[in-house]
Amino acid sequence: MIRIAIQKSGRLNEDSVKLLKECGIKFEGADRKLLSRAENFPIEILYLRDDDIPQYVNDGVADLGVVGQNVLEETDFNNLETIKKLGFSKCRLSLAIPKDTIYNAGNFKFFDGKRIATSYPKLTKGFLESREAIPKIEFLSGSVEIAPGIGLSDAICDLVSTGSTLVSNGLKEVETVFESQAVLIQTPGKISEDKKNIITDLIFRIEAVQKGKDYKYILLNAPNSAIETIKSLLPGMKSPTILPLAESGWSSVHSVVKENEFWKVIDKLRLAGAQGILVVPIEKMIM
Ligand code: PRT
Ligand code: ZN
Repeated sequence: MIRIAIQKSGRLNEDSVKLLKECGIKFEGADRKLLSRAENFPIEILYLRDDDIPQYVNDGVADLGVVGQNVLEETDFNNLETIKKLGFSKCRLSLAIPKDTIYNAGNFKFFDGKRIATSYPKLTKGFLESREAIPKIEFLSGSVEIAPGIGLSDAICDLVSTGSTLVSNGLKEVETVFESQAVLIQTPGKISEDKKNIITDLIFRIEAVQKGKDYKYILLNAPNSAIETIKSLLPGMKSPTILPLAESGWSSVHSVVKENEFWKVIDKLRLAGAQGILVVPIEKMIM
């Protein structure tokens, strides 16, 4: 049995739970429990505050953890191994200043001696000091965006996703310090062979889910005379499957295609004569 630590509630929780469920693992949510055991896979899910996850994984209380790179990099647990980028909870840690302050991009000297409010002192200092600016860090554990407005700081360094929090607090984003997403981390401690096999199985499933998300199953109908052109347009993994339709002179073309590449050729496919195009999600893909 392995144990994985995920966030109990908050921005990471839903996608972490969804990922495990998409891997076919059945378990109860965090509503009442701190620890829940999966019904059909040798794994226990430990629900924690995200800030505590690196510590628990570092100490081996959990073998794996799902956490934002922003939280991970702010800790001093240098031996924690990132075994998979998970592609969700994407955000960036950015420097922001009052919107009317003049700032030229790349002029990091601007921040020298400035008071910067942040929950990420290590990342903020590391970024600026390597660019020859020594800031005065004002540590705040939350509501960082209000600091300049109340005279507590000259700038902030905080997480941004849409940017609307900055705008509504009269701030503008001027430099990106760190790009973040959720990652799967592994304990630096010794892991038994049995546990290693379970972790390998879990990663195999995660990769199948991730690949499935990148690709779509495409079905379309076309006159036989158009099939060669359509085959050359479809950026599929292998050559497409071509099946005759009941209506003579027509065929159905099936292929697995990267979604973003598919949208680039959609107009050309239609011009070539493709009709009744279906784009179907793939739940899991094993190559
Ligand atoms: O209770 P617990 O300690 O577990 O949760 P928390 O309150 O510390 O964290 P939570 O749930 O807010 O965020 C968890 C993780 O989600 C973060 O560590 C990031 O990795 C990731 N994440 C992704 C974000 C955001 N996007 C985000 N936008 N975390 C915080 N924000 C905040 C930001 O701090 C700012 O206040 O959202 C605001 C900005 O959002 P926009 O859309 O207005 O730019
Ligand atoms: Zn937190």
